[in-house]
Amino acid sequence: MQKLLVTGGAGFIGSNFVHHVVNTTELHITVLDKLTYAGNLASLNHLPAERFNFVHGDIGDAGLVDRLTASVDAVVHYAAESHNDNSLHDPRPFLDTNIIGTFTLIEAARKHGTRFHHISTDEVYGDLELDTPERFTETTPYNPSSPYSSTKAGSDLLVRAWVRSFGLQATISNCSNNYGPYQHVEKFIPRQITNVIDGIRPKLYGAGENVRDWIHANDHSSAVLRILDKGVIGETYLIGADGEKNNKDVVEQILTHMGRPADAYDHVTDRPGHDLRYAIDSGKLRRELGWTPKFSNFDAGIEDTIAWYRDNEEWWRPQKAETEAKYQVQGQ
Ligand code: NAD
Ligand code: TDX
Repeated sequence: MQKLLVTGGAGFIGSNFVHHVVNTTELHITVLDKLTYAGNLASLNHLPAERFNFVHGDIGDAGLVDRLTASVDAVVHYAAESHNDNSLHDPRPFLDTNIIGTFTLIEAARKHGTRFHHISTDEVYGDLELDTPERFTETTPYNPSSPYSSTKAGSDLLVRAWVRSFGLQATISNCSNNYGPYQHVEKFIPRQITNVIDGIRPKLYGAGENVRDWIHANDHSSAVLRILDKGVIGETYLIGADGEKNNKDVVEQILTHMGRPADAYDHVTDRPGHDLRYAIDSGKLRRELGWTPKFSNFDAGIEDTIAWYRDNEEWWRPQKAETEAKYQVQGQ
């Protein structure tokens, strides 16, 4: 394998993967990204020109996708509309990109016999009760709650059907909540860090008891590369780092690290249909492909992430006011 096409490579996790691949392999990467509000070319700075090129375009553009897919050995598909709150207010782009965009890519991969890796989320499994030992596994039934997660579930099912019916050379991974540098300020952790920097009190949806299973984006990238290298065609792998925390604890941790009283936050309107708890059992990936997370100290990861947002205000500042204005309209 020599050449990769990475869709959504200007987004949070896709750009992390691009840097990881450039730093740890000899592979050449072409990024295809539409540069929606969530894409940022500055996340791809300092990449060597001989290892990387950028194509501005839509994964739903069949002609473009066909040409690009024909010229690579594998496609790693990150591009998506990714924010649950947006999907509740304007679902249409989620269907266009997550469903039709994925369909367009797998049709091209099938035509050219190209290896395909589909990036997905643990949200396709719905949610779990609080305070139970239960975790999602590769055999948990699909039960998505939001427009976002239902379109991700739909895209996973398309990939599975293309494997079975057409012999698509594909693997799928479903990962838990990522955090780290370069995450859009609409998402929970960067929103609260940048709020505190701006002197705004963090905003917790509802009681703040909802649990997310946090993984550093660097660990997500190493897991995806391992699956691309050693994963068995047709298989699904869950990616997680045993990082369960409730939202209230995370906000308190951020406030404490930033020198504010731990209770200096506000409760705001809850998200409709808000999933209660996510938790991943990543045993299959660890046992069968020998992967282990290396950034599982959440407290150290949060400290580094806070430092990054303090040091890189020029990266996030252009999005901040517009993002908060949108939340304000929603009472959040
Ligand atoms: P993001 O919103 O930060 O980035 C998405 C990227 O896709 C952006 O660069 C955007 O410009 C691009 N894009 C959107 N529509 C496009 C289109 N039609 N054509 C081409 N490019 C398009 O998202 P993220 O958080 O980096 O998530 C990346 C992937 O990982 C998604 O598939 C998401 O479902 C999945 N995922 C995310 C998380 C998480 O915690 N963020 C967890 C598990 C899985
Ligand atoms: O201001 C906030 N206050 C708050 O309490 C925001 C933005 C969020 N929340 C809560 C909602 C969730 O319980 O924090 C938790 C995390 O919220 P998000 O960052 O919006 O993430 P989530 O909805 O869990 O989905 C994320 O993880 C799975 C990604 O956005 C998805 O793309 C991924 O599939």
